[in-house]
Amino acid sequence: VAKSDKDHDQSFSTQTTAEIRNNVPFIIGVAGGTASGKTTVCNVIMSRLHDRRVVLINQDSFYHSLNDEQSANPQEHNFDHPDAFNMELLLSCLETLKKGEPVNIPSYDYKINKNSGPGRMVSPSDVIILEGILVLHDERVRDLMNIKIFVDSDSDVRLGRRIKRDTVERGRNIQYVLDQYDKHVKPSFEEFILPSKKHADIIIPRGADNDVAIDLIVQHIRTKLGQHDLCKIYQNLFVIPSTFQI
Ligand code: UZR
Ligand code: MG
Repeated sequence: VAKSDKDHDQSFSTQTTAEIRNNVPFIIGVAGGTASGKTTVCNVIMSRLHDRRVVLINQDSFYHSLNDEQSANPQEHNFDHPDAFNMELLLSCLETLKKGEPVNIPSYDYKINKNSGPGRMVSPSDVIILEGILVLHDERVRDLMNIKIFVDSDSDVRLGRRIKRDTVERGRNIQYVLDQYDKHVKPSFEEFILPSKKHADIIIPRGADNDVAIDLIVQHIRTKLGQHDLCKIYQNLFVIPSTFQI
């Protein structure tokens, strides 16, 4: 006799609907200092996993909007401090994706230092890459990751890239960039970002220039994804016979 849906739900309260739907995403965290090459590393990993659905989520999307008083003096605001981010929202978005449900990722506008627009809907893809300076800082976020990566580039290289990026792409002057680096970026790197390196499973020296490390990481992710797929298949096998009662 087939059990009703209600009985079925009760007898499998420990198994989430997502697991039954075979829909649990594999989450990769990529942290590192500013301009260390995180985005480039993520793009290479994404292109190498081309046979999978891969979605990139940036921690920057979760910046708190500045209020009017803060907006008047954005150079006083520390965007490199963990409190600059809405970590509760980031955590709940990841938890929702892990449950196999779609979620709205907010969008952030660097020009006005505020949330802007409706955001974007992200579905629980096979692979989710979460990138950002402080994605390895919060233990609850770390616990949701299947692989934790830290991109480790020299500080002088990072500062050089940062100056170039902020002046060319973000229209800032060099003095502003250097002042912000001295006042906030460097101290927060030393206090919060660098210590989070110890939580990484893999550290990539020289960032995206390190082809060997990226090769090994992609191979490792493929192996882990294979195991992840097997787990999902076993979960499904476990569900099928249990939906019937003799
Ligand atoms: P990546 N950032 C801004 O410059 N403006 C903002 O509105 C929000 C963030 C910077 C932030 C941090 N620091 O160092 C950097 N400041 O973006 C992180 N100051 O981005 O990892 O791509 O370097
Ligand atoms: Mg980047």
